[in-house]
Amino acid sequence: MEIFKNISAIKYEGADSKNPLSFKFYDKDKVILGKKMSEQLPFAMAWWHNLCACGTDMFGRDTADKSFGVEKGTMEHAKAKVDAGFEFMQKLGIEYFCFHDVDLVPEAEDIKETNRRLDEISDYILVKMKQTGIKCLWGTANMFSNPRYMNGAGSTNSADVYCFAAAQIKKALDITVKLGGRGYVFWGGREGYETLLNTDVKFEQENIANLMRMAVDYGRSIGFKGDFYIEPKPKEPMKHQYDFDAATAIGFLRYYGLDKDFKLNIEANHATLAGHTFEHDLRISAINGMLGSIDANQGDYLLGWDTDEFPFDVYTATMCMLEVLKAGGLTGGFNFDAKTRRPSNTYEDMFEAYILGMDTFALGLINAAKIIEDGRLEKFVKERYASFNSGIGKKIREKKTTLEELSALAEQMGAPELPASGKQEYLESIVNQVLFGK
Ligand code: XUL
Ligand code: CO
Repeated sequence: MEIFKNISAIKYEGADSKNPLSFKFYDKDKVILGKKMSEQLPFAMAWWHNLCACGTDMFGRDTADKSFGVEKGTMEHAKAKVDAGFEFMQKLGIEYFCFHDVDLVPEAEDIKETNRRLDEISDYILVKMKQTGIKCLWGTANMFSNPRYMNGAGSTNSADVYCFAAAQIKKALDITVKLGGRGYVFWGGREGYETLLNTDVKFEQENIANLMRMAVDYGRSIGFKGDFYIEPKPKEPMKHQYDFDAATAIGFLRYYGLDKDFKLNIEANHATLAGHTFEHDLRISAINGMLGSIDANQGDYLLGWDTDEFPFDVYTATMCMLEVLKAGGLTGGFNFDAKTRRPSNTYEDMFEAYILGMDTFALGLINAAKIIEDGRLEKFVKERYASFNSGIGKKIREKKTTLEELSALAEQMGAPELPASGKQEYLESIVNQVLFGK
């Protein structure tokens, strides 16, 4: 049964189109830097925001109806969400989806029953995947909503709750493998603390690392070949979250010997909550060989929380795509971990939101490719470090000098000349010229 009846397949109509239900910039077969846009931008639908969230916030109830004509909290509704999701992805030409276990089915009192429901729904999803060619980008377990996780999952003080988290991860991995997912995500929703007065940080971090190690061992034992991801976030819901940002997560993974199996899933709005730009966390991940996947959204600098807005900021998308292209692409994809604003509560809004996000990233890709082809930024950065190409600079790079030698040289010099200008304003004007010039 068709759910989005008045909405047909969304087509590329070009920048002059006034049709709200059309792509203005995302032209899936257009080749950019040798690859089709659809290959450069493996987009994914987030099951939770798109099919489950109905606009509830701290102050008010649902504004959107996502019952899809069926009573909520039932397996019929779970199936209706699958139908809606696949119709939605097909109409937009989205090739991947991401899910939490409890996005797929209503959680039962007894985990055995929840797992049975997951088996049933994943059978149903598999049929749809075969029919449509749509694939799974990544799966995860929601270990933050249920009250049992109030003190965290891997970081909980309760060994019984820890068991439960392990059981959920095991099943979510089973389902991810069954659906051929490219990755498996750990977002440490409540892996952190509110006060040191009641918290043993080292103990909690060791337990989290052990849980991840057991997940890797189990995943590999059932044939999971993809990447595990940590999705860093500095705060919210906890005051202090252990996976604060990319650098912190990388340090943690290396310390506990998990860096061979894990990469990072970088979310724009999480990076900005950590006081970084999105592109900063992408760069830190990339230079450490850990840029895996992206949660594509944006925050609001006037609000201090994770607003999960659809990406609209073309400059940021451009900087993001510059990092992704320089890193040689993603092994994961671009998951729209984003929700429509609460008053944008119609089916049409769901489509328009994804059109906005996909067009924004298409523009980001087009612009980033232009910046690379222009070449001036890259050349500038290279030349900026030219003093390390010869003389003492070269010796420093080759690790063939000592503090004594450098100190003697400094004394001979008197005072070094000021380094060359950073030319930030000029470089920013190049970006504008490339973006808006003919
Ligand atoms: C929450 C968030 C999650 C993860 C998956 O801020 O980003 O939805 O992406 O658990
Ligand atoms: Co996310």
